[in-house]
Amino acid sequence: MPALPSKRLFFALWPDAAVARRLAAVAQRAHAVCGGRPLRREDLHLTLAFLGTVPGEQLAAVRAVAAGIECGSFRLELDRLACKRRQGMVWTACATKPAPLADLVDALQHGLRSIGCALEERRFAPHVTLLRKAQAVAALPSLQPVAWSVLDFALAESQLAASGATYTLIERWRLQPEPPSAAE
Ligand code: 2AM
Repeated sequence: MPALPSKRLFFALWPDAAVARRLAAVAQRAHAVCGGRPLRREDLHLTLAFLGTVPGEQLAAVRAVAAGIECGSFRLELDRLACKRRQGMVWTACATKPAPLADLVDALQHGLRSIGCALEERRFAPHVTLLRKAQAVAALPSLQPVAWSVLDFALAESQLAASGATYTLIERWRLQPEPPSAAE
């Protein structure tokens, strides 16, 4: 039987259309000041775990890890704009990392390592990349914070091309509903 094709995979939070529109507007404002290449609206995401190239035969096990996650939904406030001058990368991030986001990443990392995925050891720094190859990152525009109600997470494939990576969503999994707050 022919081998299943390998794929370059990552888990991410993928915004709904309204949040993606707001993030794209931030990217456009940053682009006007910093130049570079804004990510396409449909490509904007927050990576949870980058798996690298995964043999096709392992995809079912990766999906099973995701299906077994029992983490709750949460609210994310993207309220920081930052850059890496040397790479010309501009991104938005949250000043406070919500505990349910850290729990989700821990659960994914634990599950993925248990099936033999070699994940990077570097600390998880949640961010949404907005611009690549920006030339003038010295003065970033002010940021209108973007609130994001995170209800699910996704597995995506990254395909590398000369014009930049393109992403394809493979599957989404719902997070458990947030318990009603004490005030309600
Ligand atoms: P970045 O936006 O900060 O580059 C797909 O490549 C996604 O996985 C991107 O969001 C990218 O983050 C992230 N990622 C994390 N580690 C990566 C790695 N070693 N190589 C490529 N992308 C990585």
